[in-house]
Amino acid sequence: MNMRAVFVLLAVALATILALVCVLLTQTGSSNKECDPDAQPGHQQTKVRQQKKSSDHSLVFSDLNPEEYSQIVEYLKSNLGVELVNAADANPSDNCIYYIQVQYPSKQKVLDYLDKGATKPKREAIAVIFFGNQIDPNITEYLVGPLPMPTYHEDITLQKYKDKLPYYRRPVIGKEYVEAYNLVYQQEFSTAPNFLNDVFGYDGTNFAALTTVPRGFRSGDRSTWFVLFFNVSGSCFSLHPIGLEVLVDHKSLDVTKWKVLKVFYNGKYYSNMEDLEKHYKEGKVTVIRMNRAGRDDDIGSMKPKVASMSGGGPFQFDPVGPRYIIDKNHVNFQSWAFAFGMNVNSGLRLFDIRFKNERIVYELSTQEAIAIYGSNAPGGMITRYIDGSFGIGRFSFELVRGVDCPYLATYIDVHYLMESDTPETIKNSICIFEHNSGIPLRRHYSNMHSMYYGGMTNTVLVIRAISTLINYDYIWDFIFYQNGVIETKIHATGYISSSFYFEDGQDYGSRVGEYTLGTLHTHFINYKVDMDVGGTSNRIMTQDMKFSPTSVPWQQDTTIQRPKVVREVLKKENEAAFALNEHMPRYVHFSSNTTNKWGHPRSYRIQLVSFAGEYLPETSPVEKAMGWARYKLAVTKYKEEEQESSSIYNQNDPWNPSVTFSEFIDNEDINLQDLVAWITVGFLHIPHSEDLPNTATPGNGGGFFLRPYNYFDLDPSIYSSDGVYFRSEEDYSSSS
Ligand SMILES: *[C@@H]1O[C@H](CO)[C@@H](O)[C@H](O)[C@H]1NC(C)=O
Ligand SMILES: *[C@@H]1O[C@H](CO)[C@@H](O)[C@H](O)[C@H]1NC(C)=O
Ligand SMILES: *[C@@H]1O[C@H](CO)[C@@H](O)[C@H](O)[C@H]1NC(C)=O
Ligand SMILES: [Cu+2]
Repeated sequence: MNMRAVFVLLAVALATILALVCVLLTQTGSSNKECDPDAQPGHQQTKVRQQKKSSDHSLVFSDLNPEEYSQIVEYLKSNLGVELVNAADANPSDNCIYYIQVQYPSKQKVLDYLDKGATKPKREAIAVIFFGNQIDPNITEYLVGPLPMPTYHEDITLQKYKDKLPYYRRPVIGKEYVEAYNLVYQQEFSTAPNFLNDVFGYDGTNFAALTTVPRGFRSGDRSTWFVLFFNVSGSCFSLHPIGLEVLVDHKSLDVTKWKVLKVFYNGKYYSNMEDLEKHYKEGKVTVIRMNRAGRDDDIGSMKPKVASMSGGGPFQFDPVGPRYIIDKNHVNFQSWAFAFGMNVNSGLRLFDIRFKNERIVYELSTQEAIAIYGSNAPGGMITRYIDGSFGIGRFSFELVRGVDCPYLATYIDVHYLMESDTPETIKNSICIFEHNSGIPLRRHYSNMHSMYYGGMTNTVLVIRAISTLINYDYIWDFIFYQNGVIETKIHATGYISSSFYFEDGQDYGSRVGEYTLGTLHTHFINYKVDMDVGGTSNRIMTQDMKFSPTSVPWQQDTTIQRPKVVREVLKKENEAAFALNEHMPRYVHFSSNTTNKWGHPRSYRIQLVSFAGEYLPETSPVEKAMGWARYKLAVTKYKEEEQESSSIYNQNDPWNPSVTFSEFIDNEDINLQDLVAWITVGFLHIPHSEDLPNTATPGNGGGFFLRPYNYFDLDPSIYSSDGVYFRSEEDYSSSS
């Protein structure tokens, strides 16, 4: 072991001990200066007191804790007046709890509490119940409160969705998949023993199935194409399609009435497995005999193909411990403060983001992610995944220290209750860390007139979660820069989905394995950005520039092309809804009605980084269900009833969406109103051989920046102690 390694290990050990001491001391409730980065020399105690106050306030945004979940389940069981079966065991004809989640008070109530000293609003939850055991089954959403000891529940379904929620819109729960797989594997496959055995060596366990969506072509349909793969061990099945796909109708609430409607094998369609077996026996089926890949010839194996070397690459450590404070769901970093939570459906969300205690963003949250596929095989060609209905938050699994986030990051557990009667904890599923991005935030080296250097290391704070949606993974980042910039980033990684490679497969992607077609798809992500710049009264201002020929004043017979600033205020929702391919001014600002020192409106600029391209023709009958993707940016007036751009019920009834985003845009006045920006970023993914074993993050992503623009009178990073400045007469060989 070399000296550097020893030193690093010592540093890590020391940091760990310090962290443990801090945890122990804070848990016994004593206030402790050593653990408090603001207690470091150079930080002011007054700031700490002020922040402590707001950190309690952040609890208004906190997720439910395990005790609260349990209390609500108890309450529902004794007060709904019906039998509730644990969703893990529930049949479609049972009643069960789908999920429970915190329900925030109205924004006005929260602002009165945060800003005007009003009393803390009641804490409430939303409980989503599948009522399968009644004449007219439905989905009902209840508001349950007050926590921690609920005494009331109120059916808010009609108020929230303006209509009832038909039972067929419910997401498919684990138990329903199990029943569908039983039908396929046990009943249906038993009718084609020769085909399955000869062609695939089927033994009852070597297959895996991937669900596709939507499940039909009209409201009420619930028939799913299940794509079959070899069930490989130690890597993802999604790269090993076998060419067999089965369409199962699982609409009936009586499981025994479910049936197979169609079977696809190697480019041909059959009425069922028995039909396929019959054709096979008659020698009429072109078969591709296949074996399950072993560990060594698995194209999807992520096991490094070389031995690991000792040491590894560089990694960061915190010489004085973390310079951020996390107090429950409240985070402080330099001038930043915010609250965070995890929405079980839509993922990570931040609230009350402040810089120097002034709120800039009320809510910054992931809303939805979709993937639209193309293929020459049925499952692949029909697929339009709407991930929120599967659970972007719920599938945010444990993060691996040192790979998913830096070694010294702080890892936070998330509690949720879904498809169960008891809450579950996902350990370490959010990470927060300070990060030196390795590029100066700003710098200047002067060797003319006056010799000096000024610069600043770019240390940012990152909060991250990563969700794994069956085969692929999304990395969700929110990044805080010391110059007042917030960056939101999405990266895609994990395994691609695939179709069986046959005939004109290459029209739908790239062949990436003997029988594997990496199918083309789009990744589109929608975010909600509820900015409050200098208060809730904001307007949308745009800036761009325009060239105009101008005769040169001192030489009138000559013209130059002179660019000029073009400014505009967008006064109506329709003017501020920019379709994907529409020209959008390069600068779009959320601007307050106050001005900075130089008389310009204080504003934050929204800057997109996206490669979205075409989404889906509006003639598609499922288009409205994902209609937010029509717009790269749409600004709407804040409304309590327009909280989310999507709905978990849109996936299984995309023909009659429960939330239709385009209806949010109804040309209301957006001049000096409380405004919300809905941002869509995305990219087209035509897989290629290097997507194996996994899609890599570089280039596979998008995001946006929220940047102060005439908001401060001067770049606020000049007040950061991370800045460096020296002159020639000083010793410039060191920056300390
Ligand atoms: C849905 O079912 C619940 C439970 O039986 C019932 O209270 C509610 O009124 C129903 N909703 C509608 C819109 O029929
Ligand atoms: C896949 O294989 C594993 C181990 O061989 C087994 O435990 C699992 O049940 C199999 N899955 C299916 C769907 O057959
Ligand atoms: C700015 O907005 C605030 C809050 O809505 C309002 O009270 C004030 O009159 C506005 N000022 C101007 C100059 O429009
Ligand atoms: Cu992809």
